Amino acid sequence: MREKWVDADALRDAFAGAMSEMYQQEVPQYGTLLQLVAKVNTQTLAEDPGLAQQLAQANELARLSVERHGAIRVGTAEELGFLRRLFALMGMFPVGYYDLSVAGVPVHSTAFRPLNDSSLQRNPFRLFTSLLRLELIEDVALRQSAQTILHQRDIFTARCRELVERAERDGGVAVADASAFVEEALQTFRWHSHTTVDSATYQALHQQHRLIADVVCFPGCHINHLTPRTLDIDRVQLLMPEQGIEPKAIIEGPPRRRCPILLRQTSFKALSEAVCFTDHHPGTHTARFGEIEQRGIALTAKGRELYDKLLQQAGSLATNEAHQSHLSDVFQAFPDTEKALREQGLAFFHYQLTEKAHAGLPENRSLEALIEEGWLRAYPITYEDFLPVSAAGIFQSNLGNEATQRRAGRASQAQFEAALGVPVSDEIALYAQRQHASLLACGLNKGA
Ligand code: OOG
Ligand code: NI
Repeated sequence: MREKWVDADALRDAFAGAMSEMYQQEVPQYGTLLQLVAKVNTQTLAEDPGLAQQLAQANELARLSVERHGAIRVGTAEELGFLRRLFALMGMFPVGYYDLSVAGVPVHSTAFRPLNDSSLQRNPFRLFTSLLRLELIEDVALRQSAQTILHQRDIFTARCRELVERAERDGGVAVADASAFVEEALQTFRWHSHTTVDSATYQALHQQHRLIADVVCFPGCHINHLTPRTLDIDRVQLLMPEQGIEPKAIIEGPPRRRCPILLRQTSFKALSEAVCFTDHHPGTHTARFGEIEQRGIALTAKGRELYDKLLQQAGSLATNEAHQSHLSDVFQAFPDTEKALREQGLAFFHYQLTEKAHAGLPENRSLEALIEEGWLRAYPITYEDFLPVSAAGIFQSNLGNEATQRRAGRASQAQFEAALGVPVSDEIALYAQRQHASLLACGLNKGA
């Protein structure tokens, strides 16, 4: 009976691969960026054997070449609710709540991603998923028109719905259905050059907010970027222009550090793509872009508070060079050794016994003493989530300044969760659980 169902991790891996293939066809610059990132990663590992060894020991080297995140935007609660069911079958669950209305973007979001160590090691594919907040459209007639348009579409194929329902009933996706499942799921995220609206409706929605037009006017929810993970984002940023790709001015997130924290990101501007409206007017739509990221260690609530404080204190400067050097100065206040991060409770680690500890650990030693004396190894737990300030910076570099002028709506996690059909998990609690489980597996019961 066991082999009758496909493993959710295998399904997610296949789906992530299929999405990447499709996006390379749709946006060739994404393929160029993948090659550049792969080249820089190979070089970085060759130049830094310590990093290569650490990633290998932490079981992170294998996932690096397949690691991506993507982003999608949906228009209705029903769409979000069905996506949640679809992704659950691929081992991806909603983590975190992001309110982007504070940045003038009329959406709120979560990230669908795998939760446990082994699933993350296999393929950590995550999708940042935003729900349009139609209530933030001030013009009542336009709001109703958007609602009507959205309720007329089905972003899922009939076969996709059928396969999801069957898999839920049976308790998994059957091996025989696996490739159809991936192929049907893929259809939802494909680009459509034909809109579902006439050019006047598109213009009216676009005028409210470019993102509203992006969500409302198409028959599907096209993937709007896929992001590979680099080990040296500063180098990729410098090399992008040589490949004919113009990055945004500033790398978002924390500065370069000896112990990378959270997430650094940069992107290139959205492409202008030809579309055809229902009244046969040709036009263009600008939504899809490219992005890269460098991931570091996950922070505790205390670490995150310090990060947010320093980021706000630093503000942002006009050129990347000036910005990064100023950020580095401000972030002097953020400890930059693994030992200090652990001792001050700023970041999460995965603990493992060394060979020396085979017969057991000595008693009455602090965690740091056990590490220093070689009984225990501690690996940084990679940050798997997103940063709303960075996301806002990327949204804005794509949307132009009109985005910043909108009035912010109030965050409504409860409303989002009602649409989703389940509560989102708290990302910090998940990291804390994984750290705690690793300590328990070492025979240690420390809060750390
Ligand atoms: C999502 C933007 C968020 C990131 O990397 O922070 C994101 C969107 O543009 O829909 O992908
Ligand atoms: Ni992104």
